[in-house]
Amino acid sequence: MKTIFSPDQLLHAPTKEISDGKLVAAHEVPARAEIILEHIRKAQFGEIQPPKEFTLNAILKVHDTDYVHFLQDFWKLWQEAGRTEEEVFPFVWPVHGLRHDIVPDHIDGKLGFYSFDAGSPMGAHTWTAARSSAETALTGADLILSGEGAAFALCRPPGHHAHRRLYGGYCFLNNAAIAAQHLRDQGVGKVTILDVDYHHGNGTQAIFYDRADVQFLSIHADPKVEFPYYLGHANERGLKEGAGYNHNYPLPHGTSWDKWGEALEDACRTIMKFAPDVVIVSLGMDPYENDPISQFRLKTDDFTRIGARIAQLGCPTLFVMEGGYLIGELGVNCTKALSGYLDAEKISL
Ligand code: OKP
Ligand code: ZN
Repeated sequence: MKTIFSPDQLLHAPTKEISDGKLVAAHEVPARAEIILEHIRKAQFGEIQPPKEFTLNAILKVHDTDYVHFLQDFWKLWQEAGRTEEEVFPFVWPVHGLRHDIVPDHIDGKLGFYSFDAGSPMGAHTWTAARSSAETALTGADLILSGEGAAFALCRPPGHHAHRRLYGGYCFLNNAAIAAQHLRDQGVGKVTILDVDYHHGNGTQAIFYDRADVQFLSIHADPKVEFPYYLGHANERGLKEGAGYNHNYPLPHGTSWDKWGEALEDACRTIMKFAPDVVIVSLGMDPYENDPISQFRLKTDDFTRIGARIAQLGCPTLFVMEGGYLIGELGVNCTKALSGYLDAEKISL
C-alpha cells in the first residue's frame, strides 16, 4: 500500500486555538503528520510518494468558488486590513435570523461568514497546506483508479468537518469528499465514505446529503455532548435522492470496543448492501483511549480490528487521514489500522 504525503502540508502550523472557552495550545499541529510518517516508513507498507499537482477543478466540484477564493486570498486580505497577528480567529457568525445572502467585504465579516467555529486558526500558509492535503487525497484516488487495491493519503490538515462553504474543526478543504467526487467524475459508479474519526464528519455528511451515489456512514461521539454539537444525530438519514444513504452512529462518552465494534459491524453490513465500487475511510485515530481531546476508549489492537473488518468488505479502499492528536501512540495506532487491513486474513475478529 502506497502512502501519499507532501511536506507542504506542514506549512500550516498553528500554536494556539480557542477551546473550552479559552485560548489553549493548538492540537492540530504538523508533528501529528511527522510522527505518523515516521511509523509508516518503519512499517514499510510500500512507496511513500508526493502528491501530483491538480488544477483547482477537482476542489471546485465540492467547494463553492467564493469560498475557495476566500481561503486562497485570505492572507493578502488580512495584511491589506493592516493586521499583523499570525494566527487568525473569527469571532462573529451569521447564525439564526441573520443574513446569509450577502458576503461581507470586511475580513472579520468574511471570517465568520465562511467558518463555524473559533477553533481553527488560519495563517499565511493555511491555503498552501490545505490545497496540498487535498491533492494528497486526489493522488490517492488516482492510485485507486489506476488499479491499486488500497492507498493511504496522509492528509493534514484534516477535512471531514469542512462543508462546501465553511471551515471549522481544524478543516478547510474536505479531502475525503474531494477524493470521492473525483472518483465519481472519473467514472466510478458508487462510493462509500466510512468515517471512523471520534468526531462526526458533519462536512462530508452535508456535502453528500441529497445524493444516492455517495453513501456516508459515521461512528462518533454523540453530538449532544461533543463537537461539532449541531449535526451527527441518528435520525439524519439523507434527503431527496439521498434519503436512506446517510447513517450516523452516535455513541456515548466512554465507549469502548464492545459497543464501537457493534456499530462498525452494523455499518459494514450497510455498506455491503450498498455494494460500493470504492470505499474511502475517513481515518481518525482519536477514538483511542488516551487521545488528548477525546473520550472513547479504543485500544491499540482495536485499530487492527477496524482495518481487518474494512478489508473484509473486499473493495478498493482509500484511507484518508482525519484526526487523532499528539501522543506517542499516534503513529503506532495508525500503522495498526493499516496493517490490520493488509493482514486481514491473519486477524480473527
Ligand atoms: C477535528 B477532528 C477540545 C475542543 C475540540 C475541535 C475538535 C475538532 C476535531 N476541547 N475542538 O475531527 O479530529
Ligand atoms: Zn476527530
